[in-house]
Amino acid sequence: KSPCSTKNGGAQAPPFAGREQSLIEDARRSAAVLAGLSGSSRARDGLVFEQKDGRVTINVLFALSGTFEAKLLHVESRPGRKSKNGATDLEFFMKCEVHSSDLDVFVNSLKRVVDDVRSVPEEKVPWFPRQIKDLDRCNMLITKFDPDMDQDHPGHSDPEYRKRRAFISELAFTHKQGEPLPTVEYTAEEVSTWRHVYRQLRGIYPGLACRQFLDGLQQLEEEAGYGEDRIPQLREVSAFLKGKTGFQLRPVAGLLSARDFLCSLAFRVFQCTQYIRHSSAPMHSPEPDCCHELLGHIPMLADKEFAQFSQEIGLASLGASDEDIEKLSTLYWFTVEFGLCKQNGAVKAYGAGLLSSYGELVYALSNEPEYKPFNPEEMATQPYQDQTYQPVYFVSESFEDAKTKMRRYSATIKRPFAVRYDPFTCSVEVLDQP
Ligand code: HBI
Ligand code: FE
Repeated sequence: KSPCSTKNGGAQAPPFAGREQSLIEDARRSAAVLAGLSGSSRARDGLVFEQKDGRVTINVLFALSGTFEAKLLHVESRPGRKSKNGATDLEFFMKCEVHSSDLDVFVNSLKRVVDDVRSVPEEKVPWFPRQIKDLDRCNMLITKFDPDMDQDHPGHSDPEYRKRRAFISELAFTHKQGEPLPTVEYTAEEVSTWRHVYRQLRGIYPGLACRQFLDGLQQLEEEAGYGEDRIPQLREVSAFLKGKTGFQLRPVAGLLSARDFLCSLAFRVFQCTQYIRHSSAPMHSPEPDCCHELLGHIPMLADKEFAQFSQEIGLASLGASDEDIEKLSTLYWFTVEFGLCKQNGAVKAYGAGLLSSYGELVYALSNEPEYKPFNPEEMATQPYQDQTYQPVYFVSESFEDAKTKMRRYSATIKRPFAVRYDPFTCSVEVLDQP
C-alpha cells in the first residue's frame, strides 16, 4: 500500500527532530521491512509504521549527520518516474531551508540518504510584471491605514462605513485586467462628502496649483463629467486619460505595497481607489481615497510630460532591490505626492497629496515649511511624514528639469538588465540579461 501523503505547509522543524533516541532505534529496526515494502534501498534510515484500517502510515525518519540548522518548509508525496518494470515510483518531495554557510554540510549529509538533492539559489532579481495582464498579480495591500485595522481611522467605529468599504473592495479584488472597470452608485452622503472637498479645493486651486494641473482639471470638467455634484466614475475617467496620455485606471482596494504600486506605472496604469473618505472627516483621510486620486492625481496624469515622468519611475522600479524600491518610493513621495515647482517666478503645487488636502496645500505654499532644490540623491533618503504635514518640500525648476535629473538618478540604480516598454503590445522587453 502506498503511504498516505503528508503535507506540511508551514515552516517547522523536521517532524522528528529532537524526539527520543528510542524512536530512532525503533525506526531503524523497522527499516528492513520497509525496504521490502517500498522497493527502495534508500529507505533504510529509520521508519515507523502505524497500521489502521488496512492502510499503513509510514513515518520517514532521516538521521542526518553534521552540524547545521535546517527548516523543513514543505513535504509531499507524488508519483515519480516509471521504473523498468512499468510501475511508477512514489517520490517524496521535501523542501528545506538552510543557511548558506551550512549548505555544503547539509547537502552532503542529505545525499547519503536521498537520491536527488538540488539547491535553488536565492533569487537575485525580484519578480516583476512583463505584460499588462501580469498586473493582476500585483495586489499586495498594506493595511496600516485601513478602517478595519487602524483604530484612528475616522470610519473605524462605523460598521456601515466598513461594510460599504468591504463592498467596494470586493469590486477591486475581482477585477481582472482588460475587463470593464466597475461602476459604483454613490450614496447621497458620499456625494455630499465629495461636494464638500471639491468646493473647498476648487476655490484655491487657481492661485496655488501648477498650470498643468489647472489645464487638466478644466479638461476633466469639460470632457469627463468632473464637478461638485457627482463623483466621476473610474470608467469614464480612464477613457478620458487614455485619450490624453495613454494612462488607464485600475481599481484597487486600498494602499498597495510600494513595489506593486510603482510597477503598474511602468505600463501607464494608475491604481485607483474607488471608495470615499468617512463623512465625519471630509478634509482628512489617512489613506488614499477617490478624492485624493481623482482630484490630486488624475489632472496631472492628463499632462504628457508628467505621464512620461510617472512611467519612468515605474520602469525604474521593475526588478529593483528592496532598498532601491524604498528610495524610489521616497522620490515618488517628494515629487508625485508632495512636489512643488517654479512657474513664472512663483512656486506652485503639482503633488497629489497637496492638491487633495486643503490644509496642507495652503501650508506648503505659505512661508512656514523649508524648501530645498530638486535633487534626487538627497530626496531618495530624506525622511518623510505620513501622519502630518511635511516639514520640507523639494522645488523643481520645471518638469523638464525634474525628468532629466530623475533619468540620471534612475541610471544609477543597479540592475543586471535594462527594460524597454513596448506600447504596441503593452509589455516590457528585458534587454542585456546575462
Ligand atoms: N497605493 N493605492 C495606492 N495609492 C497610492 O497613491 C500609493 C499606494 N501605495 C504606495 C504609494 N502610493 C506611494 O506612497 C509610494 O510608496 C510609491
Ligand atoms: Fe497618491
